[in-house]
Amino acid sequence: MSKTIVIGACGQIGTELTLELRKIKGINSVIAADVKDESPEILKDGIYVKMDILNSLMVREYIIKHQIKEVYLLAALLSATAEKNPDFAWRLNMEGLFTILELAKEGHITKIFWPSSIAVFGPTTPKDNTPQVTVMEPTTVYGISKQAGERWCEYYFNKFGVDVRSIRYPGLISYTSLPGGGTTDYAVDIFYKAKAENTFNCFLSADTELPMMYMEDAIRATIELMEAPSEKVKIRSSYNLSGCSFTPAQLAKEIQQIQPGFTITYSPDFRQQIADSWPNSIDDLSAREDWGWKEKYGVSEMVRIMLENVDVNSMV
Ligand code: NAD
Ligand code: AKB
Repeated sequence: MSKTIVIGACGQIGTELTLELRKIKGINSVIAADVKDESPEILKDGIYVKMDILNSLMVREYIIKHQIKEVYLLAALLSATAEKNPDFAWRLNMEGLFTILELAKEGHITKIFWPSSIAVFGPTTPKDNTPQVTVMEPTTVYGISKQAGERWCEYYFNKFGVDVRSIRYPGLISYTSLPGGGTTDYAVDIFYKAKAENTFNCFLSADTELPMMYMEDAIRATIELMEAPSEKVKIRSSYNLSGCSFTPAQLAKEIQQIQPGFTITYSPDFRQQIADSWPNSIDDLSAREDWGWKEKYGVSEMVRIMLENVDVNSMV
C-alpha cells in the first residue's frame, strides 16, 4: 500500500481525517504531520512527524525519502486568525501549497487534496444557493489566499497534469477536536457552552445565515472525491459542497428542543463583517453530478449528536 500523509493532522479536520484514512488504508500507511510537538492522544497509535510546511527542504526530503504518494494539505490559518496576521497567513496558506504542487509536478506525489472554503466568495457574490461559477471578490486575507490557491491548483492540473482535488468546505461542526480560529466556530462553541452553562453569548448576530456541515459528511465527501475516477473530477479549482444552512437563532432553537432552558445572547464582533461577506447557502449540483455527493446530516440530527458527545472538560 502506498503511503499517505496528512499535513495539519492535529487540527479540527486533520484529526478525524487521519483516523478515517487509517481505518481504510491501514494504520502504518497514513502518516500524521503537524507543526505541533506532539499529536493528540487519539492519533498516538500511528506514525507522527513534526513538520513545518514552511520548511520546504524538510518537507521535500521527507516525502521523497518515505515515498509518500498521496498528500492531504490542511495546514492553514483560518479566517478570523488570518485577519490578525495577514502577512503570515498569506505566506502559510500559499507557500505550503506550492511546495506540494511542485513535488507532484516532479512526479514524487501522485494525488493531492487541498481544501478551499466558502470564504472564496465575497459581498458581490449571489448569497442564496451560491453557484459553482460566479462572481468571487473575497474581502478577507483567508478568502484571497483560498481563491488564489484554487487558481494555482487548476493551473497545475491544466499545465502539468497534477492530480489535485479540492472542496470549498462550509463551516464544519465536530466534537473530536476544537475548531482553530474561524468565523463559523460559534457553531461548535455553542454546544460546549450549552452543556456547561446552558447559555451562550454569540459573536455573530441572531440572523446571520451561513452554510455548515457535520464533520462526518465532510470527511466522507473528502474521501469520496479522492477515490473518484480522475475523469469524473471535472472541476480542478474546487467543488462547492452543501450540508445545511442556519442562523445562530435557528441553531439555538434546535438546542432548546433538547435543552428547553438554554438561552442565547448576541455580541457581534469583527467576525460579523466576515460572515456578512459569505454566502447563506451553496448550490453543489456539480459535486452531486460529477462524483455523486449527497449529504447525510441535517441540523436536528447534528444538534442531537453534538449535545450527546461534546466533552466540556476539553474546553480551553
Ligand atoms: P485547524 O486550525 O483546526 O488545523 C490546522 C492545523 O494545521 C493545526 O493542527 C496546526 O497546528 C497545523 N499547522 C499550522 N501551521 C502549520 C505549519 N506551518 N506546518 C504544519 N502544520 C501546521 O484547521 P482545520 O479547521 O482543521 O482546517 C484545515 C483546512 O481546511 C484549512 O486549510 C482550512 O482553511 C480548511 N477549511 C476548514 C473549515 C472548517 O470549518 N474547519 C472550513 C473550510 C476550509
Ligand atoms: C472559517 O470560518 O474560517 C472556516 C471556513 C468556513 O473556512 N470555518
